[in-house]
Amino acid sequence: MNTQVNQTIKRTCPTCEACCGLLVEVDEEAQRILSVQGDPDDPRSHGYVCAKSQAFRYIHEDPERLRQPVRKTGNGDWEAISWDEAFQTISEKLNVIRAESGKDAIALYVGNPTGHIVDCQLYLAGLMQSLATERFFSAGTVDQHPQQMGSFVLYGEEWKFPIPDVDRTDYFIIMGANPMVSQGSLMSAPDIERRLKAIRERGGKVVVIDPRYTETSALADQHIYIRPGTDAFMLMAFINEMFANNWVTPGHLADSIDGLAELRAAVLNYTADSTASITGVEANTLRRLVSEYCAAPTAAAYGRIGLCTQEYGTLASWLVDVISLLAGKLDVPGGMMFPRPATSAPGPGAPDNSPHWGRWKSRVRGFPETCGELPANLMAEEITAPGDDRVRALITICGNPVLSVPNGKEIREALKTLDFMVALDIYINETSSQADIILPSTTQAEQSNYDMTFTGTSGRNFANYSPQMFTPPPDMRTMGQTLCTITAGLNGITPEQMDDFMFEGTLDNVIAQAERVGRELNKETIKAEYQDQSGWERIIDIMVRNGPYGDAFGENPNGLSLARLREHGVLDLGPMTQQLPELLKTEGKRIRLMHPLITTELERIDRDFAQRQQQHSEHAMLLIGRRHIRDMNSWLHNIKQYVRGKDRCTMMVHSSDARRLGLQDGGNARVSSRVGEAIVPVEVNDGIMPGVVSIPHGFGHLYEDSRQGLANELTPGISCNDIIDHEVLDTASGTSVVNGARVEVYAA
Ligand SMILES: Nc1nc2c(c(=O)[nH]1)N[C@H]1C(S)=C(S)[C@@H](COP(=O)(O)OP(=O)(O)OC[C@H]3O[C@@H](n4cnc5c(=O)[nH]c(N)nc54)[C@H](O)[C@@H]3O)O[C@H]1N2
Ligand SMILES: Nc1nc2c(c(=O)[nH]1)N[C@H]1C(S)=C(S)[C@@H](COP(=O)(O)OP(=O)(O)OC[C@H]3O[C@@H](n4cnc5c(=O)[nH]c(N)nc54)[C@H](O)[C@@H]3O)O[C@H]1N2
Ligand code: SF4
Ligand SMILES: [Mo]
Repeated sequence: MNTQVNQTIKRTCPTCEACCGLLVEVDEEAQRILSVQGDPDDPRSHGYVCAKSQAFRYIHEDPERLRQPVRKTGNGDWEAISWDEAFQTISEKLNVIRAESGKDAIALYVGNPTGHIVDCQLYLAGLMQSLATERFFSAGTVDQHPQQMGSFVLYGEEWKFPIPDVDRTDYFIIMGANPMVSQGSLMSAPDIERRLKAIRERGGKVVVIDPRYTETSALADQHIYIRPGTDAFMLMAFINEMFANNWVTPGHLADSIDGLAELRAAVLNYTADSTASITGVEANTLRRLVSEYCAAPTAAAYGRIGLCTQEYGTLASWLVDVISLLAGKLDVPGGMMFPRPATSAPGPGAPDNSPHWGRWKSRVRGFPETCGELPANLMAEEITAPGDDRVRALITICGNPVLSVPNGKEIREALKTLDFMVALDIYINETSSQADIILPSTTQAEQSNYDMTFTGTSGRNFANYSPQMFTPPPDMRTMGQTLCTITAGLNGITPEQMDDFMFEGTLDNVIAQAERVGRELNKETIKAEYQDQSGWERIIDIMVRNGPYGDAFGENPNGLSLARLREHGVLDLGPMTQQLPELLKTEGKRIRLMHPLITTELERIDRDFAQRQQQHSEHAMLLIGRRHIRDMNSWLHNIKQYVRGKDRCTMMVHSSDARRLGLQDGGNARVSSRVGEAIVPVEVNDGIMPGVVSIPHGFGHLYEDSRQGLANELTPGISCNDIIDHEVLDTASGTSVVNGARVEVYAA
């Protein structure tokens, strides 16, 4: 790397899914970032950035960030150790535990930032394959897992999400998402404010459906209040209205769908009138919504966190997609469409008929795995319940489940009972403090990157490359290098051999994909081309070169490669295009509506519909979450610039409830549930629906063994997950119910 003093480097912001383009001015000699600004030439963000554009710089500079591996000493303190010693200990411990208690005695928890670090993602796949543990947990089951299940059921591919074509839509329904704050999720679209305003400027309409009038509602034409956790009832009625009015017109997918008549029968009892008292959405409001949506030339119906992390997460997420499908608004411009990432296969993949749930079960309550995961909510009991098959060792990777997962307090206690825990994290926080060894990593400034995940969630296809800005200290490692070394240790091979193995595995896959589109690749020739290289870049390069825009290893000389991306930084690859039914991976390329996973959920909601009663206690409230522009889950709270000012960890409540419960704005409330209680400051706000309270997650920096002094001092807050019941799950996906959680609220 040849940066000179005060050089300006183009890179992508690594902090959220929007992936805005940045211009970073660096003093290479002093290894300092001088300024971070939006890149006006970025084809997606055009210079836009939010306050968190500085986050990777502040993290890089944070004196409390770990800069070497540490080991817990007998008295609970930490001592620095060498990487060699750390890896040796990890390898010994894991191998002994595996030999004594079997592969499932080692569990994994993978957190959210993983998605922003490409080498972490790639080499994590190697570790997972080697461990082959059934105890795989991730932040996904507090997040998008219901959408994964829905995508698997409908399209045969769990990571294939329909994304709103915001820039071409005339009618945009946003349910359970607040993109003005989150900056878009499973909808990578920098500067969403401009994009939402543009819909209205071209005569379109934006409708937000949410229990809280949000920052996004403020930009919309219409806000519809909905009682938390009841979206599935409304969406069933939505579909019923469509059938009743003969508005079911699936367009180019009409011949690909099975089970329409059965679906029609399943929604028959759910009408705009019969569901109104449950959802709080008036019958006429719903009827108007359905007719406007169906009549709009193009329309996108989109749901996110508020729709996933609720009682009917899978059903609600599936229903949103089914509405698009039935209306002929799936896979068409202006509707919900599928991106085509540069790393994807050049043609249709092989059908995937393997069952994606129930292949194994959780040990304690027999909860079935879903898409290879067990619910993060059940992590504590999998560790603590006695038995030879209990989890004895845990590896956490960029995750903070003690704050992110319901009943986090219990998880923390469970971690203390492990025989061995290693955390791959840059801080000593609520979770990593329980580890025996913590392995830090290079910061985003010290590593190159390619946004593999978010090129798959962007409303416009793109590919990017972010260069390394500083040479990391000689004894620092990337996440990928660390994971590769741990995996090598489990297999008794060298990290170099493991790296080659990962490359060859991808190459075999690439060759098989190429064969399916009639292209023959020579393994040895390609291997020879990369023989002097190592690490993630050669892996992504062969995927990109083989992918839909690739140079096909020379066959298409103007095509894409990592070398070209290094020159350009980011390249626009055009709008999303129609891909179905060709790219369906379901059996016979059929979209089967009445999938067993769904019929079970339909039976569940029918039972609930027949029996549903209102809550009785006057203190009973439904808890929902919210995000703030300066937070990123739990991990930006040690940055002074982001935590200054008013306390954000408050409980929002409607003034009518506040009066009834004797709560004062600025006073305290006691919020309790079956699993815990907390005292939290009250914020009276009439934007929230009566009967609902909102507390953000990611706070609760109260533990003395954390080393995040600023978070602890300036913004401790409480963890709302300490009062969210981990036993309540979306049954089809094992996802947490952090929205619409039942709590009781009292004045304190
Ligand atoms: N009540 C409630 N709970 C929720 C949610 C909610 O809406 N409400 N949202 C859920 C969602 S959507 C998510 S994604 C999860 C997030 O759940 P997690 O991923 O478990 O939690 P984070 O707070 O994102 O923790 C990220 C961790 O990664 C570390 N880290 C950050 N950058 C790096 C890096 O470059 N290298 C390494 N090695 N470590 C790094 C941080 O120090 C931190 O420990 O929380 C979920 N929990
Ligand atoms: N600033 C910031 N940005 C972030 C994050 C962050 O922590 N801070 N986290 C990132 C992550 S990991 C993710 S996954 C994304 C999430 O991105 P979004 O899904 O946009 O996240 P939220 O802001 O939590 O929006 C959820 C909305 O659902 C509403 N809601 C709650 N319950 C219900 C319900 O039952 N029905 C309906 N219809 N709505 C409901 C809430 O009131 C809230 O407005 O954000 C990402 N971006
Ligand atoms: S919106 Fe997201 S990607 Fe863009 S600057 Fe803010 S944190 Fe970075
Ligand atoms: Mo998330």
